[in-house]
Amino acid sequence: MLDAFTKVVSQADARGEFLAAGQLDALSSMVAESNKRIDAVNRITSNASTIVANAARSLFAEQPQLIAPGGNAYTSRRMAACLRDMEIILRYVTYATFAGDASVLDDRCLNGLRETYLALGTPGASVAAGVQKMKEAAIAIANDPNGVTRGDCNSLMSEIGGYFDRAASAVG
Ligand code: PEB
Repeated sequence: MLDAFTKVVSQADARGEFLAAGQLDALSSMVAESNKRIDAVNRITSNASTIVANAARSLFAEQPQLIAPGGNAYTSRRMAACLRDMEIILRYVTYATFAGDASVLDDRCLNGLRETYLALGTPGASVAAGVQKMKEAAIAIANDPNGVTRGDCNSLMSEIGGYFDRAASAVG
């Protein structure tokens, strides 16, 4: 598992080079903007169950076959597994956001997930649709200008969106 700092260190070390000025600048601005990152993580984290529940409701409204008899989220056991999976993915997205690097998401959540769903007979495309719904909800919450010092969060929001997209395309 890497973060934005150890990633740059490991890449420089692999080339046997000192850290480049541009890399130092990038990390320096990441530190300068770090309150935005931590606020975003805090907001997504404290609204995690709402984000998961609303995304799941909306997914089941669009794909009612999932909750019909024989569906992949039919019976409380499968429903619980589905909500749990969405929560796990959201949790790893918050870790990646905090670290400023996708490797924790890749290594500990997404690696092998497509194959797991194939083996289980769980439709990966439906999981991906659920992840996209969590993305919209999480960004709406993290990017809400009310209640925080206002600033430009566009690049942070697109970074966070990228982690959700990465999760969706890993399974979809
Ligand atoms: C991945 N999900 C399931 C299982 C595993 C994962 C390993 C099998 C074991 C179990 O049931 O607990 N676990 C999960 C994950 C990590 C992990 C992401 C990462 C670290 O360790 N069903 C649907 C929806 C979708 C869904 C499309 C969006 O209809 C998910 C939610 N996952 C789902 C379901 C099961 C499952 C298991 C229903 C149970 C499958 C079954 O037993 O039929």
